[in-house]
Amino acid sequence: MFRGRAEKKVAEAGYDPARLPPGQYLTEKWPVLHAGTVPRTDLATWDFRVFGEVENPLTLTWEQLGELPQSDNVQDIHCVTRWSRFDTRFGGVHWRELAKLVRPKPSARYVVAHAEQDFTANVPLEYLEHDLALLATHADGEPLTPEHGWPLRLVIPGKYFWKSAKWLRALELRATDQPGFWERYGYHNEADPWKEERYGF
Ligand SMILES: Nc1nc2c(c(=O)[nH]1)N[C@H]1C(S)=C(S)[C@@H](COP(=O)(O)O)O[C@H]1N2
Ligand SMILES: [Mo]
Repeated sequence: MFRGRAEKKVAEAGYDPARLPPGQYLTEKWPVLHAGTVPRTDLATWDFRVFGEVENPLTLTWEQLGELPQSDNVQDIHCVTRWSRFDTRFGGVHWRELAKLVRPKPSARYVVAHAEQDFTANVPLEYLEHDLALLATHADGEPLTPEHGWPLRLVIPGKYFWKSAKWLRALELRATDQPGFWERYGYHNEADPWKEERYGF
């Protein structure tokens, strides 16, 4: 009935085992994972930029970001190191609100997320347009903790969680794809956990 012990545990915890991608296990905790250190942030000088293939490049202060329409959603997250966490609620600003302001050019097909300390992650623009994608300021009803990306992190739904850059500072829209930090280390470009796209193209 179950593919293995990990699925059996998911069922015992009261969830549908079909929610667990292959090779993953369920954790009730929320592990912290990143390269480098947790950056210090001063909201008074912090800003967020959208640039590249857009009609109207934009720089927002923390206050201006907070004035945009806010939304929230609930989703399962899957780390390539094999833990999955179900039902994480994220709150923040959806890309569509920023798209109204910057107006992507027809040439815009890919996005590079730029985070503190030169961390980057690349995704096709469609990943960002997904209903469950978010520029998140909150998780589980509270402001993000510094370790989980406060003040702002990207949330890219249904892909391994390394695509969800913490300490996000800019989105660069591009006509061509450009591998990000983990992708240059040999992680898979598409990162679909259901296809186990962990490493390599
Ligand atoms: N800025 C930044 N964001 C990052 C990373 C990183 O190294 N730097 N690592 C990614 C990886 S590999 C994972 S699994 C998730 C972990 O997020 P969490 O610590 O909130 O669980 O953040 C992603 N975002
Ligand atoms: Mo990860």
